[in-house]
Amino acid sequence: MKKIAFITGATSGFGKAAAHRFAKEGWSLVLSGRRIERLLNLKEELSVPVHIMQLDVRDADAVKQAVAALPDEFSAVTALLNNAGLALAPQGAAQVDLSDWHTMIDTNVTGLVNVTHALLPTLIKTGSGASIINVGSIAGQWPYPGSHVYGASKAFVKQFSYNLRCDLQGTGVRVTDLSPGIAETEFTLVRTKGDQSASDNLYQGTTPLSAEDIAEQMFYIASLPDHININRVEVMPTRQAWSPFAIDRD
Ligand code: NDP
Ligand code: 8X3
Repeated sequence: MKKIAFITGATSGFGKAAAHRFAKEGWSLVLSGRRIERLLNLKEELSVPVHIMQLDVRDADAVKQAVAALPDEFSAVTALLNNAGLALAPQGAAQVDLSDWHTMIDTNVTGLVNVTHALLPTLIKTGSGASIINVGSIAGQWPYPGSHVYGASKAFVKQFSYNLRCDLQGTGVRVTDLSPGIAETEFTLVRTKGDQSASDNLYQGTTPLSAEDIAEQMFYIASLPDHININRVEVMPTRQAWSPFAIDRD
């Protein structure tokens, strides 16, 4: 049976790498993001059927309409990759613009539930073998300075994923919280609002995860036998680990 992956945030990083990975195995693709030129270019690069959608996941009506308007050929979605997301404001909580907190919540929480809600009927119809892969983060599990709302939004992704599993029991639809650690994408460029040297410095002299590493995990999770559900994957590069607790001293 033809398999279809619906990928949000396909214009960069994990989403773009996932488009290539799933295409390599012959999956048809629904690719979305706000940057239409990138989607058009990506479609050109891929040799499988691709439907592109210029879509801001924060806009619930637009998401609903885009899903309702999926061409027949792309409507029986097998795997939803809820990947679109971002971090902003790496400084401490007291220095952050409130609008940055709102943008993270609107994208990582509201956007993710908008897409999930719109696609649930389709995924349930697909049934056995269907998957929802929600991209969380180590920041949803472990606190660190400057993570504030970003980490909290990814903790939401984790708990929402577990809770969805309960409600989807009996449908055959699998749900996974895939939570990576440091990975070199445009993530830090976005987080620092375009500071290329901050991004280069973060990844310099170590071995972060690559977008392709995460795309491989996504493909593995979505292509497991139907009776296997990976609840949560937390993946760090070998060269990343935890630090000691911070102690305030006189
Ligand atoms: P990138 O910045 O490279 O890609 C982010 C993608 O999200 C882009 O395709 C962007 O598309 C899309 N996106 C952002 N906002 C919206 C929006 N409002 N509507 C639709 N699409 C949107 O980063 P990554 O690939 O690294 O990030 C992918 C996911 O992985 C995110 O959820 C991130 O939080 C998570 N993550 C990243 C880690 C890392 O270290 N890189 C580690 C752990 C998790 P466009 O701008 O065209 O709309
Ligand atoms: C991104 C990974 O370590 O910057 O989710 O929080 S980290």
